[in-house]
Formats: sequence, C-alpha cells, structure tokens
Amino acid sequence: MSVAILRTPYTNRRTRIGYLKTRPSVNGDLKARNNQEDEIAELDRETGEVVDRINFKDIFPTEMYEDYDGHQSDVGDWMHINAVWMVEEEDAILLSVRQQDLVMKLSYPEAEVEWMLSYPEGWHEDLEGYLLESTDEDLKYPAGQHAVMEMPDQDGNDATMDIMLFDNNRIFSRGDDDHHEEYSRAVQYRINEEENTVEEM
Ligand SMILES: [Ca+2]
Repeated sequence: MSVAILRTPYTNRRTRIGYLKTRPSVNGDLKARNNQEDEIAELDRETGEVVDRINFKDIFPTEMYEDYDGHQSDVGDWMHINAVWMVEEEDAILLSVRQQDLVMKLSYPEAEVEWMLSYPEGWHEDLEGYLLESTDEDLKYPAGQHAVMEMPDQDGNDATMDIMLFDNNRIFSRGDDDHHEEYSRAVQYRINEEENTVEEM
C-alpha cells in the first residue's frame, strides 16, 4: 500500500500539473518499505487523477536496489527522490536523488536517462556512460543534495543548461570524503549537453 505525499516546494510554478513523490505507508509490511521514495507520480491538479507514474526499479539495474549498501540501506531507502523539476520546453525532468548523491535529467514521460551529475565512483556499468565529465579534477559534486532547478539561460548558448541546487555536502553513497559535512552551499553548475560535460560556476 502506497501513500502519496504532496511536496509543494518541488512543484514548478509554471506547470499546470503537480508532482508527487510516493512512499509506502509506515504501517506497510517490510517488503513494501523497501520501495521508499523511488517512484514519482504526476497528478492532474484539476481532477487529482494520477496521469503517469515512473518507478525507478523499472529503469535502473536490479543490483542498484538489491545490493544497495549506502547510508540507510537497512531500511531499503536506495533512491530518496527529494526534488522534481519539469523542463517544460524539452519534455524532460530534473531529479535530485539524495541517497545516490545524484542529479539527473530524464526525458519525460519516456523516462530515458539523458545525463547524470554525480561523483563518478561505484556506478553500475549500464549507467556509467551517462555521467557528465569535468575537465576540472577538483569539481565538487553534489552530496545529499536538494532542490535542483533549471536556471534561465546564462550564456546565450542553447547547448548548455545551467542548474542550481542546494548541496548539503553530506555523502550517502559516493563523494569526496575530504570535505564531507565541512560546509553546505548553494551551487550553480553549467552542463554542456552536446559535449556531456559539467563545470561549476
Ligand atoms: Ca545556456
């Protein structure tokens, strides 16, 4: 049994539809609890009807949730999606996935991965090819982040997308141990979607 929890901060102002994240009832059985916050649902604001759902167990390799050993693996919290941003002009969404220290872009509603912004360590081979690359070896990747959003064009270049997020800098699965929990920050990244690269602004 799942319950839907409305998280209004994660709803774009401009869109007519709302995004929910779902998680099992706290009274559910243990098997159900293993699905924590790995599904998103789109609701029609007028009718309340669910018009689409994406479950990440259908998209990501089985090993990612069966063998998850990051923080809170004991409760099966392997994704913990905490923000959804709709990129309306592209039929795509941005997601913040706290438990994987991952920000990603997916086509929507097809749910095909376009890129992944994350510390390049410990990824399943099926996903490694989606990781954005940086020419700066000191680039600080997000860790335990929240509130990803698309920014208006910053550079007059259609090939790049600037995003902003809050980097809690608390590692759940992967990241730079040297700076873990030293600070937190708002951060802007520029992603070149043609070259599959990222830089910190
Ligand atoms: Ca741009």
